[in-house]
Amino acid sequence: MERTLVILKPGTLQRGLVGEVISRFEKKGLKLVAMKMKQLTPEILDEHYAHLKDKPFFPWLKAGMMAAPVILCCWEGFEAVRTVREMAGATNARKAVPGTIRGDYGMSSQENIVHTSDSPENAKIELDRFFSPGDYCEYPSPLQQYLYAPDEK
Ligand code: IDP
Ligand code: MG
Repeated sequence: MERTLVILKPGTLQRGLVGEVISRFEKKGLKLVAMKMKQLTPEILDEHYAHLKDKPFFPWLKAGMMAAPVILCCWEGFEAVRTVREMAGATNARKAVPGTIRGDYGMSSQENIVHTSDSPENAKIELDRFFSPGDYCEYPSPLQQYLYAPDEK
């Protein structure tokens, strides 16, 4: 099954939205397989947001991501990367469609509630950046037959 990284950003923690956001992924039927709280550093953010290092907003993005701890989660499911990304909605939360996480809880391009991996390849790289093999928990999924048909993948 596919795995994807979700980071609940500092504003999500400060605004008391951690439970709301995690609850959406739970209710969707995704499986939480790893989770931790962490204060991010300039070094890890330079790596994580390397594709944005030349953007004028990069210093503010980094400061925003270090303003408080983040919650790192790994969610598992068939096509989890695409599904989670669509649940997050457009980067600019003001333009994100209502019903998406950013569309329902945000007003900003920067302070947009969650980070979600954008491809299966990047999900692997990002999960390795924040989690070690021992961070993942294996446990039974007794509702599997109610979440998926036997031939789904
Ligand atoms: P994504 O989070 O939707 O994948 P990316 O383009 O990868 O979007 O940008 C990473 C993060 O950088 C965004 O989630 C947001 O916090 C911030 N960001 C992106 N574009 C802007 C912008 O135009 N102004 C301010 N912050 C931005
Ligand atoms: Mg991105």
